[in-house]
Amino acid sequence: MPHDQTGIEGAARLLGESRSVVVSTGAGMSKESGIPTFRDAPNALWDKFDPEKLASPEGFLEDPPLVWRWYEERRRMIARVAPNPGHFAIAALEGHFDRFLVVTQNIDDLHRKAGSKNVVEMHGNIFRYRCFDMGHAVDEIPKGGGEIPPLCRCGSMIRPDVVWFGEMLPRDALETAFAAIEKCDLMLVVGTSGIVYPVAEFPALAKGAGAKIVEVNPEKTPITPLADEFLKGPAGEVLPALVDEFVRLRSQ
Ligand code: BJW
Repeated sequence: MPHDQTGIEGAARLLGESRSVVVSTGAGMSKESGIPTFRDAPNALWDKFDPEKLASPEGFLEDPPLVWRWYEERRRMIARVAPNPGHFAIAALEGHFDRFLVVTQNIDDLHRKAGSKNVVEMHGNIFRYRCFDMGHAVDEIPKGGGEIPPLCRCGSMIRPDVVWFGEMLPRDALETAFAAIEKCDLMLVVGTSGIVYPVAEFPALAKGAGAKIVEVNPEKTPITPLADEFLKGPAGEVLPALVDEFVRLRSQ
C-alpha cells in the first residue's frame, strides 16, 4: 500500500459527513501529468529561472521577449499533457455534494479537461491572452508563437492571462472562492507548498469558519498543522484511493 490506509478511511469519513466541499489545488496536482512544480527539487521551475524576472510585471517590462518565449514554451508543453488519475478522481467527486468548487492556482486547464465543471482559476490560464496596458482579452494571436510579444489593437504588448507576483487576483475568482470557503464543511488541499498569498490563507479561513481540512502532499507544508487528516503521497495515487473509499462507505 503506497499510502496510509487509516488516513484514507478517516478522510473518506469526513467527506461522507460533508455537503459542501472546496478543493484547493497547486502545482503538485499536475506533477504526475508531467508539468514541473515551481519549488520542489529536483527539476523545479524556480531552480532554473528567477521568479521575479519571469513572473512579475517588472520582469516582463525589463525583457518582454524573454518572458514571452518562456510562456510560449510552457504553453506548448502543457498543451501536450493530459489530466492524471488525481484530476479524474476530483472530477468524479463533484456529483456527490450539494456544493463543490475546485479552486486552483494552476494555469494548465487540466481540471476542466478531466471533467470538473465548477472550477475557479486563481492565477489565470496559460491558454488565454490579454494586453498588458488595458487588459483587453485577445482571442487570437498570430500563429507560430513568435519571439516577441505581438501587439494588441490598442498598441499594447500582449501577455499571457496569468497572475504575476504583485498583481491582484481576478476579482470574480476571489469573490467566488471566499463565498464557497465561508460555507464549506471540508477543504481538500492538494499539492501546494502553501506559501503564495492570498491562496495560502484559504485553509486557515476555512478552518476558522468551522471546516475540516484534508491535505494531500508527499511533504509537510505550513498547512499541515491545520489538517484534520494529512494524506502523505502523490495526488495521482492518493486521490483515487480516497474516492474509492468514499464511494465504498457511501454504498454501505
Ligand atoms: C505534490 C506532488 C504530487 C509534489 N502530488 N503534491 C501576504 C504575505 C506575504 C506576501 C504576500 C502577501 N500577499 C501578497 C503577497 C505577495 C505575493 C506572495 O504571496 N509572495 C510569497 C512568495 C511570499 N503574492 C502575490 O503577489 C499575489 N498577489 C496579491 O496578493 O495581490 C495583492 C497584493 C500584491 C502585492 C502586495 C500585497 C498584496 C499574486 C501571486 C501570483 C503567483 N503567481 C505564480 C505564477 C503564475 C503564472 C505561472 O505559472 O507562471 O503562481 S507564482 C507560482 O506559485 C504560481 C503558483 O500558482 C504559485 C503557488 O505555487 P504552488 O502551486 O504551491 O507550487 P509549489 O511548487 O510551490 O509547490 C508544489 C507542492 O506540490 C509542494 O508542496 C510539493 O511537495 C507538492 N507535490 N509532487 C501532490 N505528485
